[in-house]
Amino acid sequence: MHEVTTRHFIIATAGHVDHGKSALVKAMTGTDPDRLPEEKRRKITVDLGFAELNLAGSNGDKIHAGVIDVPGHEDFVRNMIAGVGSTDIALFVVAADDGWMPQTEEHLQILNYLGVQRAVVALTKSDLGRIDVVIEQIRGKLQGTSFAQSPIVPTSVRSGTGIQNLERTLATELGMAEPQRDIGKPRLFVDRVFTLHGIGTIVTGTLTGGPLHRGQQILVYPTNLETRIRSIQSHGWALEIVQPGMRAAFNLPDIAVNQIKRGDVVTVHDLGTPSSTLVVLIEKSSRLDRESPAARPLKSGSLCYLHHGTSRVAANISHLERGRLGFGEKTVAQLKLRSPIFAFVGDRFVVRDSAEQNTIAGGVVLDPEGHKKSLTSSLGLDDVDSLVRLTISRHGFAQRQNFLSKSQFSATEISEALLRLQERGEIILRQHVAADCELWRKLSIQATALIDEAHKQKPASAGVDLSEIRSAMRIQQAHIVEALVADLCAGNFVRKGSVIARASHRPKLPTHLQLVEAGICEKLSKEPFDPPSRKVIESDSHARQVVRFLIENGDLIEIATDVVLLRESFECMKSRVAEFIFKNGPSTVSELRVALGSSRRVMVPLLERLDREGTTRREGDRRCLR
Ligand SMILES: Nc1nc2c(ncn2[C@@H]2O[C@H](COP(=O)(O)OP(=O)(O)OP(=O)(O)O)[C@@H](O)[C@H]2O)c(=O)[nH]1
Ligand SMILES: [Mg+2]
Repeated sequence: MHEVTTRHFIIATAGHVDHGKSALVKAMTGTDPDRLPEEKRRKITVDLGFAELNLAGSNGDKIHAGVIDVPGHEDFVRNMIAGVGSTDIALFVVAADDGWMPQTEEHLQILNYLGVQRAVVALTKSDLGRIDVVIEQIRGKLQGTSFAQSPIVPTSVRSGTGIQNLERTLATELGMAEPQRDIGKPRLFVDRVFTLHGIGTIVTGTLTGGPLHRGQQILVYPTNLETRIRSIQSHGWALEIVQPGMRAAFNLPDIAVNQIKRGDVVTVHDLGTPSSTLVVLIEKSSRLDRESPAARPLKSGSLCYLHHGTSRVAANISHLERGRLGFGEKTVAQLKLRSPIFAFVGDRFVVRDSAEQNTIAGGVVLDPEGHKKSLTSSLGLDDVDSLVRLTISRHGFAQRQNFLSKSQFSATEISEALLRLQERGEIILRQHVAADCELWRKLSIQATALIDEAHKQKPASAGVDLSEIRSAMRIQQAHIVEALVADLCAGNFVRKGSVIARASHRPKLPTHLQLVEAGICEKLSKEPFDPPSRKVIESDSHARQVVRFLIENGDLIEIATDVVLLRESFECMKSRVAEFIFKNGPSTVSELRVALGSSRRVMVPLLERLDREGTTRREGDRRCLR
């Protein structure tokens, strides 16, 4: 038996002013979306209106749609774009008496730029015009767009004709649509903010990317305010949890109404931060009338407005290929924004001119951090493998944690793609690093050469410090060097502290110091348990150099600033101490000093060191074994 489920979608209206969008929404839902006094007075829609529509899918599934009604007037295109940012299906309205009009065209281009794939065309005011003529006109205009095959339904709110048919058609179309994906990356693009007396600040918007629940800790970008969702409603119903593709109203009592505004994003931690530079693929529609100001080429340095989600920010376009973008063309470009936005790879946007008269371009975000390196590539954004491959090859490496967090793929999809690419030998994964195979191989060779060269140039030195490798190879991130070194150490290299060397490397003093070395060892071995002080041994700078070398290599053990022992002497004293205590029980410093034929000067620091190492333990003035 088929289990009945409810699927959530967003329907947004679009179309020229006065073409009957709001009247249609009211006829279908019973809700008048025009709520502002100004809208009532002027009899036009000024800002977004909202309603709820329940439909029955053909298989019995419930379809629940949030309806966003947008203004058609050319002065309010800015609000229209904010309304259609997360649309599953457009309710595209053309009035039978007017036919295709300027904002019909502009709205179509906006929907195309935003990648809206589905539409139902409502041929409104069918009581007033020639249906067949207008249908033909609409079909002609939709040719070559994603709406070319969209159903066209004649309607009239006057006579009630076609309203049920329109609802059935919407249900059929949504029955074929995939609900928005849950990728565990919730973003609510805020479209309304107000206060309710005694309740506090309410923000509303459309949720995408993942669910949010009551009580959840959230972040507001770009302001970076952190707060908790006290309660959630969707179309007036109180909810515990709200799913992607739903309208939501959050009560955020700890945030003042003037601290949050349309365009802000409500999200969660660990998804990255907003940025004010983007690398994008930008396109100018080929539909633009070549005579219209909107068709003028976009130039490097042009000022414009970028519309993303519900936000609108001033932006400066740069790095355009050939310096300009003509209509019907697309190119990779960099956008510098007046204020940061929280965009993901693959997010769509619309561009309007600086006077906000015309919609002039649109596109998709390639790199939300805006790295110049990304200017060379136009990604295969729909496929997680190619996105991962390109991102890694562009930078050479990537940190695995939070890799591509600002993308439209889930963390699991991304880590599975990393493993697939590793299996295919395209990338390597080491510790916290993902790296391009070829680059990693080059780096290993380079690091090996550096170490070998150092062994040759400085045979007395234990090896190369990691910081030297990092600066010689100009690698900014320490964790990459760490991963590289770990990789080398799995082979023929060893790491001691921050120094790496060939496993076979034995540090050797230059010939002129080898005699000095012999002299020092002789002095130290004469009375091995009570050798001369370091001051005596380090008679000159050469001797000092040799002592340092012997300590570094572990041939000498420095038990106090002034006391060094040959390694054999140290090991021998250690076992003799252990043996003595084992035989005689807890012993004092002087008992041990006498037993070993040493001095207080040596014995005190030696025992302290053995305490630290865990061989002995001090109890009062006696030492026992651990
Ligand atoms: N004859 C007739 N008039 C209609 C029909 N639908 C809407 N109207 C009228 O058209 C006018 C505009 O309707 P709205 O629904 O406000 O148009 P709109 O597209 O929402 O307008 P904006 O939101 O301002 O772009 C109103 O006076 C409606 O009564 C219809 O089916 N037949
Ligand atoms: Mg309206």
